Amino acid sequence: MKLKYLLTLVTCLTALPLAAQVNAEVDLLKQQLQTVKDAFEKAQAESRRQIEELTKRLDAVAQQQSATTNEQQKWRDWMNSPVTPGRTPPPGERTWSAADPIRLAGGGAASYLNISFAALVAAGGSTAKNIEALQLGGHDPKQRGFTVQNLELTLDGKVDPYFRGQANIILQIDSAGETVIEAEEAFLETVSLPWNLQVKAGQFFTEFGRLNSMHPHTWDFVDQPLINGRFLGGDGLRNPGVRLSWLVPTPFYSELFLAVQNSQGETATSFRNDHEGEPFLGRLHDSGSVKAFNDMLFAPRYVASFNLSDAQTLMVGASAAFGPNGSGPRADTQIYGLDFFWKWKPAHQHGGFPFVTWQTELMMRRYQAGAFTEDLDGDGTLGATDADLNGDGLLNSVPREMLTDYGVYSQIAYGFQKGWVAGLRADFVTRSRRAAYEAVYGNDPDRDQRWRISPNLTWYPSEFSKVRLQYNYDRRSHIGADHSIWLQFEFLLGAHAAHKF
Ligand SMILES: [Ca+2]
Ligand SMILES: [Ca+2]
Repeated sequence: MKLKYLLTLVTCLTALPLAAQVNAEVDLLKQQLQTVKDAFEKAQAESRRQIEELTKRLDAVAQQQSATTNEQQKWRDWMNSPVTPGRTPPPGERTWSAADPIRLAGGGAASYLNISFAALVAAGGSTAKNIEALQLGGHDPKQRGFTVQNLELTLDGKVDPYFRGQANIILQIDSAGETVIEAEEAFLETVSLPWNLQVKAGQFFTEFGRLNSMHPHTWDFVDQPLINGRFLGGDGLRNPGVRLSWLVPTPFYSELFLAVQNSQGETATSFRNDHEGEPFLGRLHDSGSVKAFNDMLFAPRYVASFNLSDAQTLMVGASAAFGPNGSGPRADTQIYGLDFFWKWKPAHQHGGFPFVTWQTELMMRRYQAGAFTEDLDGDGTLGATDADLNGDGLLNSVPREMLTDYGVYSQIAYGFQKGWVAGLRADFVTRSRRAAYEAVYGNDPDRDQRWRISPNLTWYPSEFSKVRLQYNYDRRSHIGADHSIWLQFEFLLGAHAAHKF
């Protein structure tokens, strides 16, 4: 019995420290478990936070992407719409309430035709003796009294699900009172090519810079800039051909163009133009013929647009035109251009006003002129079959030479209240240096330095008419200063022709 008690006592005595040890271990394990649990929960919370953040960012990017795609498509639609009349407003612009276009019977729901007519008439005068030599544009006012600048019939519409078409038929009344008709543009454009591609084919204005492809009734001034007249011609650079464009898949609007067109005629003035037998840059020209594919006119262009803020848009472009000219064999012309267009259009504007636009274009022409001799028949004496360009009774000749000319214009239009726009334009054009032919024939007004300042004020009684008063201060080297004042009136028929602000 005693032994039993003793054993129990010993057992109890040894068990006491053992129980204490177990309790301590349990506490430790509990503590460790809690630590791991805390760490796990913390990590879980962090992961959840990261997942939420990533989801949010993904949503934002997806939204931005779809907005960009929409924006790009809108810009493309706008760029592909007829330049004028009847151009849809650029993305984000207010639309005038225009009537529906004419549906063509039998053309199916997909086809329609818009008809519009624009008349542009000017009156005024100038201190210049020869106003035709002063005003370089084919549609500029160019005589004292009245000038019918441009009567333009525009037909445009959707041909079928694959093409849209446009034709601009121009009537003009020249200084002799004769009516002149011009097939200014007539082209098809694809509307459903894949890979962001588009083809234009027919007779069309080359997409060189901004103003060249715009029709006169949409201009901010009564006459065209001097660089356009000197380098691209009085009637603009346009000819039959084909143009491919590619809308580059960038987050902003960005498009590449390449046109291949005929290089001859008065609508390609710096190229294969015979200048109607008149001397040009000290030479008689021959429009020649196309011997190879590279005798065509090639015109690449790149244009991009950015929204600088909710109220400001910037568009920049770079253009070039390459082709042979009519001054002789291996005689080519290169024209390069840069253009900038900035528009401010505040959110509070009403009916398109107020606004400010600022447009600038720079151009440079490199004209490889061939050698020329007045001894056309090559018999060494001046006879009836020769050309005495300077009338000095002697045979003159000029060497092959590179003629480099350049210039710029910059214009601001401020729509300060509904229907009223104030404009200011500065023009400058010059040659890089005096040419060898100028030493023989004297200074050439087609290359001489010249600048011009043109303030104007335009009143738009509605989107279908305008009255514009413009003053030009002209300064031509070797001629002097001239003052001109022109009043221009315009009316538009057809809802599609309406001005957009
Ligand atoms: Ca001769
Ligand atoms: Ca001579």
